[in-house]
Amino acid sequence: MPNNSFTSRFQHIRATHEQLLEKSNEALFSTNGVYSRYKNPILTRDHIPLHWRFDMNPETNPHFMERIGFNATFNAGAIKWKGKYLLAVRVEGNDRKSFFAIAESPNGIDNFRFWDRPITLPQNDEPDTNVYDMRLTPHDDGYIYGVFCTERKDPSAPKGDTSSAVAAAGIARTKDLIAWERLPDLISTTGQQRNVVLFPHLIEGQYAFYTRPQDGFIDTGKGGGIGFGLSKSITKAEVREEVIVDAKTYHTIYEVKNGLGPAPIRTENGWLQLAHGVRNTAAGLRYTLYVFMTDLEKPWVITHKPAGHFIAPLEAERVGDVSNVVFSNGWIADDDGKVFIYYASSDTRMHVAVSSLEQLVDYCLNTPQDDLTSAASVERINQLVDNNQKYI
Ligand code: M1P
Repeated sequence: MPNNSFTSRFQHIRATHEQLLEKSNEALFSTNGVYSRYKNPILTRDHIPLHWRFDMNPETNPHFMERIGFNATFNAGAIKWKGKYLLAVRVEGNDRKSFFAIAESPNGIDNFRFWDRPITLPQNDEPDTNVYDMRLTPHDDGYIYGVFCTERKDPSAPKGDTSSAVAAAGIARTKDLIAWERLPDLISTTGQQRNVVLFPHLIEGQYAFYTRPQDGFIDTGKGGGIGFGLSKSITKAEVREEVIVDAKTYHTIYEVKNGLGPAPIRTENGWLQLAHGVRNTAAGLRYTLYVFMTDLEKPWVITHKPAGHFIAPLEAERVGDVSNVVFSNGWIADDDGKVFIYYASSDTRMHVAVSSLEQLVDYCLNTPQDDLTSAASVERINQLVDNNQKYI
């Protein structure tokens, strides 16, 4: 017979969990008019299924204690699949290991529930120590690809250095988001790779990747920004040449480094792109999101680039395991033109902001670009003030 402690704790925890999962979300008024944030985070570590955490057998767990703890749910890839809004979430355990798990919502803004089990990712000859930040790309070849960062200890790290790692782009593909086929990691000649994204179409008969070459594990060093390259094969992906799409640039929000977010969204005006930019501050690195547009035929060529950040960490978003960070690797363009932008705050929890193709295109086409000096910024403001004279 279960004792009181087991029964009352089980009932209480299950009821609280269910309440959280069923909580409805609410759009907040948007002063900038470009997107609306939502009141509640859409996924937190408290959303993790109870059967991943607790031994539910009263004989072996009489105090109903948690056996496996989870630390964070963040940096999720996104896809609309059979009418549902799915996130391939980076779930991080208390043991610091990240893995992927699908969470599903009926409407894209609330009621996200994890599927029964996390994704079992097949291993290659050299096993991953840690995997994270999956970008989902439904490709013309019929597969849904998940491109993610795979991290392993740096074999050339000096003795005693137990934190240096090597980052590469892992590739897996699926047709149902349950069974995954693992392919060899992307080979690139420009050092380590993180934030790699597969483009949904072949270009010149080849698979196309946005890349982010970097010299070291954290520092991008000479790695010049968001890159782009072609690979003849996806089962032995290799990018021999990378052009820089968007270079890291002095005194911008992507001064230290940047990286593409999700696969781009096609519009009549060009490809909408979402990326993160990193700058340095006295309080450490600050990660914000920015948006730009690339040419329809040449998706590696920027045509429009609004100045500054699109989403920056705000209020409670500013604090977490890695504070002052917003990061996105998933968005969904719905049939009615709505765009769900999924972003994580401070490497801790997931949020949604909702915009539309029309608003995002307008934002790209009509927001002034960064002309890189204070004087140029003032000139832009004065132009707007001049144009507004008859309305004020
Ligand atoms: O901690 C902030 C982010 O840092 C990394 O991003 P980047 O490679 O651009 O520095 C990633 O580890 C990412 O997961 C994390 O959110």
